[in-house]
Amino acid sequence: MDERIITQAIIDRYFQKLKENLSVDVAVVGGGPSGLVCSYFLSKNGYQVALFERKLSIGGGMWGGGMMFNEIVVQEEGKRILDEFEIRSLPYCEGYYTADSIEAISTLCSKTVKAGVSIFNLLSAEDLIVRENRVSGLVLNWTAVEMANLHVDPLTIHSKFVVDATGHATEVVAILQRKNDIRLFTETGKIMGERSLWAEAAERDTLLNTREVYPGLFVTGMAANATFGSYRMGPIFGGMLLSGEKAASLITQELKRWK
Ligand code: 48F
Repeated sequence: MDERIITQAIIDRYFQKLKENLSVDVAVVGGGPSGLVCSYFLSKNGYQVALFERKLSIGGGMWGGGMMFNEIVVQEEGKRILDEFEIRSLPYCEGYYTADSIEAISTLCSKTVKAGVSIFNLLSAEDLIVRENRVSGLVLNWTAVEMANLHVDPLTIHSKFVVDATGHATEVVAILQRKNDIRLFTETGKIMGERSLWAEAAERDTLLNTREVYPGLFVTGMAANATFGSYRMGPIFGGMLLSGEKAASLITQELKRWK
């Protein structure tokens, strides 16, 4: 074996992948359950999707189930998405199913990659491209640069739509709000903030809140509730899965009209 070829192969393939994703239909920030499901359905609908995840591992808050008990709960409506991904679930009592969180997230990840989504881990969205009152891309840097607080300029990618799937922190919307004199499509025009845990209301609201929050920028998953001022839900994941599906469907409608 020649180490020079191994090195060359990795560099060539990575840069090929990166270059192919400098201009995409949809850029998704965050590789938790909602971001993965959203990317999967968009890719299945024929669109080019790149997903950027800050951490080494994809999966966000799903790996740990509830309080590190690695099981998740999904309600009747969410089970349809588990079935779509062929994730096994067990009925627990009427309307409640459980799934192994390791099987759930590893399968979501695997099927999303196989559907054609390019996933880039270890990259953080640190800013947005905003042109003519519309979000039209991401400003990215290595997580290692962010962690070390190094003074290194970022690089950019362009996209027709951006999805904030960053969970509780709703980071992309927060950056947009902080850096630009804009009004979001929320009641107050600002991020309304996450409220205390209420599973029933939170699961219902996650779907309602999955929508465009500023031209070109959609929110999905926990970021949707944090943006529009609803509750957190704890380790029930149907809302996350259904929210990803809804975001993909809304963006698909927009992309069909795209000139
Ligand atoms: O938190 P996360 O799993 O978001 P989600 O899809 O699901 C929420 C649930 O896990 C759980 C819950 C529901 O039961 O309340 O918390 O809404 O995944 C968010 C991902 O986004 C990444 C972060 O590392 C995590 O993996 N992330 C956050 N900010 C950035 C980012 C950023 N600026 N750039 C890149 N990735």
